[in-house]
Amino acid sequence: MAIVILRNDGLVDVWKAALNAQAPDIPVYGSGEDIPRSDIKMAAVWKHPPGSLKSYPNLQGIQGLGAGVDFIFDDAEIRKDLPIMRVVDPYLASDMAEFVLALTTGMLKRIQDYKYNESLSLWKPKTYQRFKEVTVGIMGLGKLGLAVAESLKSVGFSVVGWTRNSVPAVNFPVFRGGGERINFLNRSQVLVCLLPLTPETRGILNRDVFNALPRGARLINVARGPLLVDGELLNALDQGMLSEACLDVFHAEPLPADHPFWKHPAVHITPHIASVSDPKSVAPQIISNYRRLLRGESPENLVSRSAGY
Ligand code: OXD
Repeated sequence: MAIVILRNDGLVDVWKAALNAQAPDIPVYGSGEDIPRSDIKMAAVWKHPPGSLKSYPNLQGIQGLGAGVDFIFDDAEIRKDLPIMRVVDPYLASDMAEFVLALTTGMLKRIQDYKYNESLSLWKPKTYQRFKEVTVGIMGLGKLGLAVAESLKSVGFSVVGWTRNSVPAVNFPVFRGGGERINFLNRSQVLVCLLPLTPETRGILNRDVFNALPRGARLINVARGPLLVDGELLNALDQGMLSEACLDVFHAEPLPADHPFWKHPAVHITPHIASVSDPKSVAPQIISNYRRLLRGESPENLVSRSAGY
């Protein structure tokens, strides 16, 4: 009985070492090794090749190695009876909170603009905003969204949230569902997207949303690239509806060299690095889920197949 790690990014060995350190008794294999396929009970995956899970006949569960599991649902060949688990980890939430705080404060103090001007040897002071004058709207109030809200509030921003679900009591205004979305957007001078990617949310960051934001608003997308309609963002920036955007995630990653985002002065690009699963921190929950599966118990951090996250 064993675990297989399938990743697209060359980090199999780091994950294998973390799982081995946590549970030396459990055999862990990586793609590329001679894998005893019928022994594999759990696949731990990050953007695995679609269809590749079919070759493990005794699989009992699929453990996503990140917070988002959209890439698992993109694999049309996964068995419908298998539980899917995602990562819930305090570092994922706190790293995301720190990153969004850095992007938000950087934009309001014009740091990214000065970096761009530096490349032009251009000395040009600009206006800036104080935190207490700015309302940040957070789309998606899961564990990451709530951590982001807390950190922004702690330094003086006003925060509003939007969700399709119910949330625990929070100390900022929350708008719910399609009916309240416009009111939420009208208040959001900075819009932070932390929604999961599902068929309902694909393309949600579009012209209608940009239109409803205060003129000159800023966008931060740290969730998934296909939530955004790229061309409509470029139009919104060029027409002054939005003043700038920080993008960490893209339809295709790495972002292709000829994508217009690279050259646009109001688009600030980071390479899907806002918050990355830390193998050492995450290994205990993977091993615990593996042992639960073997004992026939329900694993933790189960994903809802109907909701898609
Ligand atoms: C994740 C990510 O989903 O890194 O964890 O994008």
